[in-house]
Amino acid sequence: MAQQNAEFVVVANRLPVDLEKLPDGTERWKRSPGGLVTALEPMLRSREGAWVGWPGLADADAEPFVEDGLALHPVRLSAQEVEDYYEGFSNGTLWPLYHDVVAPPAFHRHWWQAYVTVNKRFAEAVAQVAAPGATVWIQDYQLQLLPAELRALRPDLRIGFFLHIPFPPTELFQQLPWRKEIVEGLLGADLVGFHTPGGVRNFRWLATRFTDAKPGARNEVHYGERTVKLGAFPISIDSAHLDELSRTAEVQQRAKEIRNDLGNPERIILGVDRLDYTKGIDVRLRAFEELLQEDHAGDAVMIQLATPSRERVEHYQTMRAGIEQSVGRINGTFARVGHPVLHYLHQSLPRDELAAFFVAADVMLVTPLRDGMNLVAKEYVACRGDLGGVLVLSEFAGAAIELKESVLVNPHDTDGVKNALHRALTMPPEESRKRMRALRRQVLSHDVDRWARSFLDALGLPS
Ligand code: GDG
Repeated sequence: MAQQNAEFVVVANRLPVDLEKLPDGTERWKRSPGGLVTALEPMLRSREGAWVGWPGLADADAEPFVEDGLALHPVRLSAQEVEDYYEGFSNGTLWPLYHDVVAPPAFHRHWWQAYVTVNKRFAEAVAQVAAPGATVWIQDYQLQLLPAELRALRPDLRIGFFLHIPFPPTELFQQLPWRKEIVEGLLGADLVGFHTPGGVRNFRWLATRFTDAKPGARNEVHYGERTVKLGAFPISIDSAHLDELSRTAEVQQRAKEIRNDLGNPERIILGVDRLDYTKGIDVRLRAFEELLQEDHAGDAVMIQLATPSRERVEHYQTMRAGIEQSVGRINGTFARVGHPVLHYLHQSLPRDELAAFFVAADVMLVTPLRDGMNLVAKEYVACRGDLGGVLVLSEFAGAAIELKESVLVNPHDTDGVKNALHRALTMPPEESRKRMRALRRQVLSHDVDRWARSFLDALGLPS
């Protein structure tokens, strides 16, 4: 049994390392670096930190281990639980419901049961790892029951919860058959964090509607003997590091090569997303296609990088087929031999390669129908130390609140997106530089460290 000795515990569906099965049947750990790990690592290492999460492989019995001073505690999921708790309830129910039902959420009782079982298992794992009075920071929608489950086992802990996706409008949330249980689960935390003030308002209203919670001060509710704090904490990126990476000779050179490989077009338009139906990839393809039809795209070439994602979930398969059909149609109509107008990569690229694409792109199209924050928009800005490039950004991304100097669009309005794309393609450099300068001021001064620090300050974890 693990010892209760970690003073600071991060809990997420996934560990910051992946367990991989090799063709010869042996297993090995592979680091999966993300913004969250980078931001939290120093804090985790400096205070006997631990990370609890699933290693990404079903039916794997992995023992806890220490890597570089960070204790990693794998939680086991069976193949059936991966199907019901992860692909099912998390990605087939909560994900579409919390993203404005842009795809219909499915409500299945056996998915819910698996969600309850797995959340309880995570609670037991954390209870064994956390030192008396420790601080626990729970991440995201897969673990919304964990705050209350954990509090029941370990009332001594200080518990924070952060939701990385939008918290939906109250009318939509009320469709969920287990709405009361989810709200009660979250109220087990001392602090519940969202990206935007809208999320705070929606949750606060629901808490007082479906539980005995009473409204307190603006960002608080009283629940039983306790006060639960609520807050908006817009997440960010490691801005300085990306800024630096994008200025290296290698990345600058690679950006030139990309432009060259494309046949030196006047304008490069870029989209970078996980291949997800919330990201509005279809929206931007439609806008680009119409501009081409109207002969208003000039000599522009578009690149869409789509990282493979959730490939076993049905909606994702249908959406991928639709996008790939559009790509074929657009090139079929507008390409010349050796000169596609649209380049589509269904691949995951290394970080420095991605930075080179950001540096090369004259127009960055970020058009989600709904997005908690959208880090890609901030990454593009961080890579434009030359003040080049124009960001076109959906009003429905959390990032739109901070990135006001982008060209904001309503992704449901095809004419609006098309006009914004045309405007971005033809924007005078004085205007685009002025906008980029303001955007960079915001992104460079609000990085992921500041985000983590402000959440942990509000939770009361001393620096
Ligand atoms: C969720 C919320 C919220 C993409 N392709 C490649 C690659 N990426 C990286 C991007 C970016 C990350 O993946 C995607 O982050 P987003 O924020 O854009 O979107 P989600 O994955 O949906 O994230 C979102 C976020 O959580 C944090 O709270 O902002 O709203 O949905 O960092 O650069 N990275 C590499 N190769 C790729 O091909 N290396």
